[in-house]
Amino acid sequence: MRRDNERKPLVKHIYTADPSAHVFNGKIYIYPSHDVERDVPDDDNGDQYMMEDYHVLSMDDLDSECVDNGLALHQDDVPWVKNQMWAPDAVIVNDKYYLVFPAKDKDGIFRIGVASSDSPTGPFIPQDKPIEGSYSIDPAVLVDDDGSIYCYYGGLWGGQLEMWQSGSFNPDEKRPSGDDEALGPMFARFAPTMDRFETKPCHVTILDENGIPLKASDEDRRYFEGPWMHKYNGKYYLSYSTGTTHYICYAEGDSPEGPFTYKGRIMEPVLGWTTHHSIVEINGEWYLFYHDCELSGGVTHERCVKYTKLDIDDKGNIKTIHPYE
Ligand code: FUB
Repeated sequence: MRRDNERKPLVKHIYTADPSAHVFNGKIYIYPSHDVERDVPDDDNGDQYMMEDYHVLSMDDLDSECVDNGLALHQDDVPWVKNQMWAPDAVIVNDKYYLVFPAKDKDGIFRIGVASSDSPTGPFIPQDKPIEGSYSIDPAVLVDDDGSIYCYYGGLWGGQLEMWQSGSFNPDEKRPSGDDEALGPMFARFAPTMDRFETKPCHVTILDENGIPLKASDEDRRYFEGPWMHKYNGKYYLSYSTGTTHYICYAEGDSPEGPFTYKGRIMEPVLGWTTHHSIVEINGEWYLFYHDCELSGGVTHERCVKYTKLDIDDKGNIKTIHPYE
């Protein structure tokens, strides 16, 4: 039986996307992108996604009203940001809440920034500079059982990940193609102060069933953007969007640093081009927070966040969701 608000827009007064959901002190908090209405054509660079700020959503439980807690952080308050505040995540470390977000710096290069607050809903005070050595988009943070704070990030095309293959930013860098090894997401560990990475960023490897890294041409399975990491029965589950083929897939590993082995599809395509999710345990059950473009009738950059329950079998396999069935 589905809940009344399952697979329905959680809020309708603003457009929201890329939901990173967490349970903090028994309450559900959702950290989404705040989409803006803009009459511009879509392009592969993502110029239609001109988000300027963040609002944090919250729910007392899965059946209650989803509340918009107002402005949590605006680009005008972040000294290094030019524009495009894309998909954020949040984490609690030593009783402080940190919003971890990507945005373009004054040179038009995506970096990852951090802002802090005593409240999960903000307002968040940004650090003066982006995290040194960070680049690209879609940060997702996992605090492992030993306290290590992992940040996974990276997105192809407009997310600029392929432009860093040489180690420095090159907008003309060739994209991996054909039999080239696909680019994984990146990972690095945050220092507990959340103001720097304490490890050098590395690529995550995703292997096929034969232990061979996925190829760039394998667009049904290779990583594109939107990483999420959760732990289930001692295993690490890396889930992500395949971008061009619009699936949410997952891969499993024994270490937060990989390698991960491709396991399957979590969700079939939603209405819209992008698909982006998070996975969270709520009262012993697992839920997928995701978005589609139902609220705007299909406008790619006017999205709405939703949730649905995950069905996981006793071997830990996640059953594929058909979002409109
Ligand atoms: O919301 C802007 C971008 O669209 C995100 O960073 C991607 O994951 C995609 O959802």
